[in-house]
Amino acid sequence: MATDANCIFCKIVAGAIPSFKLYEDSATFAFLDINPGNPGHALVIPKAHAVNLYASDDKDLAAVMATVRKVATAVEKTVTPDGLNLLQANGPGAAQSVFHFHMHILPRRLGDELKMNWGLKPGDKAELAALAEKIRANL
Ligand code: DGP
Repeated sequence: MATDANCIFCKIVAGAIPSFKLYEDSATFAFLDINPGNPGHALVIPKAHAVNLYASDDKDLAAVMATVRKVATAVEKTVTPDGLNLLQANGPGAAQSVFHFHMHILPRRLGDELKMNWGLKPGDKAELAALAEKIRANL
């Protein structure tokens, strides 16, 4: 499987750095975004390293979307948002900051005024841990 020793998401998949893991299977890994735009903001990645959509394998993309549906359903059940966006960035002009393909699962609230560039404000670790446990229970 393709991996990049300098990639932070490859390190998360390998367990070399911690994450608030929600789900994994043979091809995909899901965890909470450490800089959440809203509570329940999650990321789904292929385990195999690919820098963006263009470099991704069709089978991995299909597996990622199946995991996105599974995790988004649990996030929706857990935080009962008013809506939920799926987002994915390719290249710095699209505000991609981690160069390992990932889908954002982003719960939304009416009037939250969240913009596409929601900034990188670190989430509270205890809140992230508690929320990850609740979402896992809803998977
Ligand atoms: P993007 O801008 O689309 O490339 O989003 C990358 C996201 O990854 C961003 O919202 C912050 C998140 N992120 C960056 N580093 C880490 C990390 O070490 N752990 C976790 N859980 N999320 C991270």
